Amino acid sequence: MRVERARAGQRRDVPSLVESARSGDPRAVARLISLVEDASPRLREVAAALIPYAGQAEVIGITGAPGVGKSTCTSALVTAYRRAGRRVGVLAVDPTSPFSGGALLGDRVRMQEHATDPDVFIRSMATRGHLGGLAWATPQALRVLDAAGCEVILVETVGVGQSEVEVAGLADTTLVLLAPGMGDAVQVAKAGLLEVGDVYVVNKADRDGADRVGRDLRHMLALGEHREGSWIPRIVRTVATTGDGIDAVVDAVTQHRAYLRESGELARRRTRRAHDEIAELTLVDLRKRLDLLPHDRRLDALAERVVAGELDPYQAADELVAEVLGAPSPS
Ligand SMILES: Nc1nc2c(ncn2[C@@H]2O[C@H](COP(=O)(O)OP(=O)(O)OP(=O)(O)O)[C@@H](O)[C@H]2O)c(=O)[nH]1
Ligand SMILES: [Mg+2]
Repeated sequence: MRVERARAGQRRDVPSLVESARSGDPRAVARLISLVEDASPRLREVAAALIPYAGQAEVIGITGAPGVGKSTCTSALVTAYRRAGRRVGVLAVDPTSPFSGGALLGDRVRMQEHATDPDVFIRSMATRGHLGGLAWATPQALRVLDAAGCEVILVETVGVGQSEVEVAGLADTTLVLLAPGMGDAVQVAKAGLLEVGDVYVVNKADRDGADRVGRDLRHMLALGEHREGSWIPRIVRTVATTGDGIDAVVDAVTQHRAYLRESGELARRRTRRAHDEIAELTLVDLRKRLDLLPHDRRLDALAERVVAGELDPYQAADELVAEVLGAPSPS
């Protein structure tokens, strides 16, 4: 019975799934995000159905070294936003693993208290197996939550590396978490996160060394250049496990939001995001087309001509590009 219902769910057409998601049906939301995550052939249809409803949510990125307390902090923020009566989405993105679960299991445990709240949508997503990685999948998943009426969406990245900076690019406001002993100011600087944080959260303020982490951070931020009228990153101390300082994080995010609106930066960030998204999709499409070419011997023929000295590799690449651009889209 359950299997049959699940199959029926799979067969539901995209517009009806989007309709259900918009009325707050968590299974429709989950199904749509799965279509995104699996790079379903119906992804284009999903994207087209979602776009009229997107662009409402406040997107808050949460990043930082493993174990600094991102999930605990996210959960505490969910509590705070729920108290304010807002519908909340949480997207935990794991760019280092091709599988959901695993590292994300701990996150689910920390999110447990929100599991039965119908106004909280929690999804985890693995992006590594994706062509083009994180860049194109996450914005679509965000649009699903946005269309489902989430007013605030918290995006946590698990893992380290360039992906943290990528996620910062997806959010309206980026929180960078630090904690004594792990993810201190020097590590944050090395990870390139001193440029992307709008609010810096010194978590585990109950531990020794939190003062020093905060001091080092303030010092390093002061070394950066500051343009007249631009946002000055806030630093907030928290103990995510007790919720201490979380209201101050919410205040800082609200102030940043106001700055984004008043300065016109919100519109600029969103346009830049759409710009990056289009560029990324274009690259994915071109890569797909190039992947087809070794099989039609065209590339081999060009390689032979280069080896024979008839063409230089730039001319060969030009020929290939001209051919790829002239071919119909493979997807
Ligand atoms: N003492 C103390 N412990 C904390 C605090 N916040 C989180 N923790 C603990 O730190 C550990 C890691 O917390 P998580 O929230 O899972 O950290 P995370 O950054 O999401 O970890 P990953 O997702 O694995 O990168 C857990 O055992 C938390 O209970 C805090 O403010 N003080
Ligand atoms: Mg986590």
